[in-house]
Amino acid sequence: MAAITAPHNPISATDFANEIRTELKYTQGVTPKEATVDDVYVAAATAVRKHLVDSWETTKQDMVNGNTKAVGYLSAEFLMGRQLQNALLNAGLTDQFDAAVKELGYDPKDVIDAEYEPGLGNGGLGRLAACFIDSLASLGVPAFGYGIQYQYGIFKQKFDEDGKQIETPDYWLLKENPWGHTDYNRQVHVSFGGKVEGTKWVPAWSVRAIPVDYMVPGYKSGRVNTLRLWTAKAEDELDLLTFNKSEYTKAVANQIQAETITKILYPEDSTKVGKQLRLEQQYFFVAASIQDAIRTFYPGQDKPDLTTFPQKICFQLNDTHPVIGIAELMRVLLDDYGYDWDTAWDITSHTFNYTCHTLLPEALEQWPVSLISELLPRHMQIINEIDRRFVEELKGLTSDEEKIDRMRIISTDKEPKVRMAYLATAAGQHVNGVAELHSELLKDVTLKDFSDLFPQKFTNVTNGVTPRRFVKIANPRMSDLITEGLGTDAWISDLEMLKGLVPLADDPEFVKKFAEVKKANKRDFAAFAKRKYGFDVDPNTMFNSMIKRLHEYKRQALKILSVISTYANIKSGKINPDDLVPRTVFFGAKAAPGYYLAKQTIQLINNVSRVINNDPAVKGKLAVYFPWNYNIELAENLIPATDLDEQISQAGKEASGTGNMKFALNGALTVGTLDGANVEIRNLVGAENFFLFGMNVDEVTDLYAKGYDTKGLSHDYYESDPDLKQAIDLVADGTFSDGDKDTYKDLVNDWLTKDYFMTLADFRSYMDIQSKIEETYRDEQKWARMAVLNVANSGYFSSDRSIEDYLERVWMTGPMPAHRA
Ligand code: OX2
Repeated sequence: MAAITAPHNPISATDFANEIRTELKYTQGVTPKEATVDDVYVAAATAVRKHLVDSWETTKQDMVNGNTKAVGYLSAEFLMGRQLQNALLNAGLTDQFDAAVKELGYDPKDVIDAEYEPGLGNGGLGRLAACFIDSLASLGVPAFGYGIQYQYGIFKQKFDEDGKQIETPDYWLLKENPWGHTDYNRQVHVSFGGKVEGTKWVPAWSVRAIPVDYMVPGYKSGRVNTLRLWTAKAEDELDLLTFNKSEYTKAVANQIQAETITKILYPEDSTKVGKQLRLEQQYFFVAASIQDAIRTFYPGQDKPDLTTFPQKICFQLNDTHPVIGIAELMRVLLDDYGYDWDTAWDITSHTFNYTCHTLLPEALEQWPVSLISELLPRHMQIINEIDRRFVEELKGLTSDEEKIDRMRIISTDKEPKVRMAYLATAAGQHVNGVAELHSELLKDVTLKDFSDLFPQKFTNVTNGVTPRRFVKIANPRMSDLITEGLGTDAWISDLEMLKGLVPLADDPEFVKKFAEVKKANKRDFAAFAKRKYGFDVDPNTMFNSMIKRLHEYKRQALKILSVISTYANIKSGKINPDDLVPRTVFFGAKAAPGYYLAKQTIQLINNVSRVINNDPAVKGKLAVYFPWNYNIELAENLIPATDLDEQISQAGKEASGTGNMKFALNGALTVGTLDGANVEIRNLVGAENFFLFGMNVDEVTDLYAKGYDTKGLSHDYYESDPDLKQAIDLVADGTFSDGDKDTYKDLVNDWLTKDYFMTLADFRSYMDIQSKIEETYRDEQKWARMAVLNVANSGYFSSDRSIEDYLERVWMTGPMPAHRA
């Protein structure tokens, strides 16, 4: 590892206050008296950014001049969260900022809150990319994040009076964006359409790709990497001739066509959306990034020797979204630089690696050949040739014709499609899943044919999360206690050191303090929830959270049915409310706008919340809150306050999960299935410190084989379990829809006839584990001890460790030598 250098910022608070004043005056042109909190935020951000510039510059120089292979992380999503606190931490300016801002007459919290959270990602995949670039910089690995500067991020979610999800556009650039530097002097061009003459591509139109650069400061590494997000602009913004004929809209048609490419993030998570515009987005950002990498590593060279390209940089394909980059690099090498096929293929196949994030077959992108032919005709020609040669190679490896057919990159159905996951697997050096179980299932099921013939390509890298944002910043009280317990704060960049807390789990004094931290965090969250949503949350109840995208496979339905069942049993007198552990259930979830059953589930949760929270019979015992517009800010506030985390997906469907890691690291206990990274969490924290329930992958497979979803077997579960029946009947009879029996009709019908994700089959097991959870929770000391052990044993889930695994198993590179000033 690179030598850890301390942040080079020994400036005083007064100096920093003066720097903020200087920015107010010279950048924003306001006096401290005129300044609003928004001004102070922009000034502070600009000031802290300047403290990072020197390291940014040396990092770039060392990257280009040194011999350490860089990593280009290609991702259609980077869900960064707010930047100010993270930048301050990594610049070593947190304390100075607090004091300086107070000196200027502001509350530091208000200044931090003035930042608008960018939502340039959907969920786990985008947040993982953000954690990874943080860890790359913190480890001192030369790296670029490459992606798209969407004008509109993930939609803003609201709920209407019926509890339905309403989506509104999220124009995050409404306010000033002090972090991104739009570098018009470094634009490149990206072409589309047209035809191929022989092998010569004659495109029909092109756009300018303009980089917006963000600094990615490492924690105590002295390194600052770059996140480069591309924005699209027209070659000619305005057609003056047309404009002068008063045809104003037509005059800016070019501009509209170009800017549409980076207008908006597709609000899909784990499912494929086959839209031409999405392919345009994908090609746009990878084509720009490849040009950028070549000019960065071969500066000023007209005829660079690109056979050395794989020694300069390797590209990580974050799921299938950037996979068209494989055809693009081939095209660049063949057409722009004149290499022969074999040389071009050798370079390309040593440059790319592919991470798969799913097991749902419908989530693997496939692009119709007709679409690629129209938008990228030369690329289609190249993919055809890759496919032809791949089939030849397969014939040398197996005589199983059916297998070869199954493995073709281009499917042979009536409307042939390019299977992007297959292209990535065929062309990449390595393919990895994102948790042990997921990687095994990839090899055994999803990409089985490939792993049979190319076993050496397959590996696993279990996901991780950055301890800077999700522990140190999000949970300052617990961080201080950990530092006190370990006698050092070195754990922030070496998370396995948390193991040192294991003995403290048997120190009643420490455990008591730990429990007090959680209580204080709960009070904080209650205040936050009141301020932000107007909720009256009781901090003296158990906080039970389920925050993630709304998907059938994640089974929010299971959770809400269990809540309904408890409620019904209290109402009917079957449960004495005084026997219950008072509990507040939190949901946070966005549903893809076109995902009907997910949206019905949202409506149901909101209405269960309305009914329960207004019923005096359960007051103080059970409450349900659904804060809208789940985002990183909410996660950072709720996770440290949570006692019990829900990870209840159907076994074999959640590739990894990363929320589960954030919760365990913040001392929440997990109730979960043997799915994704839950398996590893349970192994590490100990089975006795994890609430396991439900079917495992084999049991799920067996139940499908019996015809669970095709023969309507869920109905048997409904009939044979009175609690389940009662809960579903209440949904059907209008209890949560003002008497209207139609509102949830399709949801109920799905449960009773199909229930593909086996919510009903796992219901009883889920209810049973609740009694154990309650019994454990009643013993405060015991619960807190288990929570300490969760924290102590979860150091493995640092994204620093994930990155070290990638370095060793996939990228074959490492940190740059430490910079010597
Ligand atoms: C998500 C997966 O659903 C989740 O399990 C995983 O933790 C996360 O990626 C990061 O690896 N879109 N989002 C995902 O997969 C896809 C496809």
